Amino acid sequence: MAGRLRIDRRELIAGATALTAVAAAGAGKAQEKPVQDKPVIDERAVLIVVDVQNDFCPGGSLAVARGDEVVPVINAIAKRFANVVLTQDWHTRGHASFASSHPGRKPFETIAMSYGPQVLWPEHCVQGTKGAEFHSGLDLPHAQTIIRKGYRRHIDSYSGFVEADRQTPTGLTGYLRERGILRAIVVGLATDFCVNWTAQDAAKAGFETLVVEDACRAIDLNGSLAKAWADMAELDIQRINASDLLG
Ligand code: VGL
Ligand code: ZN
Repeated sequence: MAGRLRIDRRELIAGATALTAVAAAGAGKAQEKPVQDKPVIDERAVLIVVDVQNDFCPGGSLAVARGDEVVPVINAIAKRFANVVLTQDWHTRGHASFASSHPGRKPFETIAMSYGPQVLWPEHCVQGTKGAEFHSGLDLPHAQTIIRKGYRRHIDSYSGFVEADRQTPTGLTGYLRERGILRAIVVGLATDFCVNWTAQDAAKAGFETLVVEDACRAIDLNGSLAKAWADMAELDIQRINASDLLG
């Protein structure tokens, strides 16, 4: 415990020094982006691989354009991580997020649900189906946990942390905290929905949060991608590339 505390202090000091340097460099040129240190990937970091499932890849029922291209990138990044967890969209048949559950409604329309606006989707990631399985090219034998989400018929869950009612926890926050995780690196599908919500909730839970842009692909519905990046920036979520982790 004493050793861990010492590491904490060192990290704090390193962080404070970096902040001072950024403040000094930024004086008088507020527009300039601070040069960021290479993200620290150690035993306190977790890679969260979001929804890399057949239905979100080409040929799937809610295919994200070029969704399968994230697979080799994620495989390479994951080799650097001691801690890897996956999320898996895992809906009931007749799930409330499916357009087919709402007579007269079509996929990609938005309706009001008790917990707020809900985009209606084609049926996807139904429990036990091929579409709900992870992409067969994912090579993450060291992944430790799979968090399934969206398994309550009347509540969707884009986030791996908290369901769409914004109240029901999945348990991921407690799992990561209990394991001493401080930093979450988020990758997968789709950038503007499940990656975005998962990253935002990670940041809100107090984890230092980064999203690896080229290890994600987006749906981009009515400006959702630009809004997602803006909202993530607001929460100080860092937007990085795979080369920042691999180089
Ligand atoms: C997702 C829409 C519906 C996602 C999941 O993984 O981004 N998007 N369910
Ligand atoms: Zn879903």
